[in-house]
Amino acid sequence: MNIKKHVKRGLWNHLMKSGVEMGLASIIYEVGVASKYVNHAMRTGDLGMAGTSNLYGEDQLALDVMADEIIKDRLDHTGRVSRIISEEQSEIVIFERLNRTGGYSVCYDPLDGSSLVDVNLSVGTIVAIYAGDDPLQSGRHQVGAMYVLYGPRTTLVYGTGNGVHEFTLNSLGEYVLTREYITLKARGKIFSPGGVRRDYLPEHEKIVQKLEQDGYKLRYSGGFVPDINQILLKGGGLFMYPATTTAKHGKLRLPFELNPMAYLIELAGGAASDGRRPILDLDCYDLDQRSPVYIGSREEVELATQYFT
Ligand code: AFP
Repeated sequence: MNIKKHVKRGLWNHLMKSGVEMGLASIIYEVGVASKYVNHAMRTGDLGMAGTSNLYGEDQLALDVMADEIIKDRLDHTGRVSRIISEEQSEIVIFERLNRTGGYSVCYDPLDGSSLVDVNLSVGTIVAIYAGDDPLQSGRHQVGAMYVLYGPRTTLVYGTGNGVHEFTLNSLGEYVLTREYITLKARGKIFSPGGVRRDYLPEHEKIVQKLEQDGYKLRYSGGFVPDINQILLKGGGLFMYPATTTAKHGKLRLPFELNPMAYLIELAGGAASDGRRPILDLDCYDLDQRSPVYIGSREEVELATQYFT
């Protein structure tokens, strides 16, 4: 094995060669470190549920709670993060050591789709990164975003404005570069409808019918990260989670699901809309803010928005 090659293709080396600012690079790298612990817990089965105790009598945490603790600890460890929003926390967390120059704020979902772990389906960690002390900003202000996909392989995808790049966790516990400058074509062949069909509003029903008539194949796992990753790596397609008669703002959360994925998909040449406006242009004012979403190849997103004008 060519060790030099592996070192060259490692995550930290890529971040440095790409000129990513040291604080931002350390956030991406430390989330990668945290993901290795999450990956291990998920695959060794010592995930347990809250309330059970492990060999030493310590209360075992549910995997998503544990993932949140590990990521929060690693972000604090960087010394460059002043505030975080987590799907597992009910309010903005302020790190004590506030005398941090050039700090960042981070919004993350530590384990999106965690209910899928018990049925052995893929889940993921999603992260949005902002400069400064305010994690509740429009997605357009992000300076970076990333996700980790815990699937048959564990992969990490990041972007900071200069391309979208994928790394794969190898047997040595290193993230090595496996795809660089990933791009979406103008249109794809797959779609994810989201929601429950009987609850669809007329516009969304028409979009789904149009895609089916045009021969698009339905691909929907119930996990946002694997479903988006499939569209990204297959080079196109459309993921949707619509407003419905029972949820007028849809289901997915803007701060730590939609904004980071919209950032990455736009960076890869795709688009993301709430049906009328780009996701990244939406004001983000609440931790639990939700929005309908149409995200993927430009032509499919454009097609969807035509039904809302
Ligand atoms: P959970 O984190 O509650 O499992 O929800 C996952 C998710 O937010 C996102 O990952 C999926 O795309 C979406 O929900 C699936 O929602 P439905 O189960 O309503 O299809």
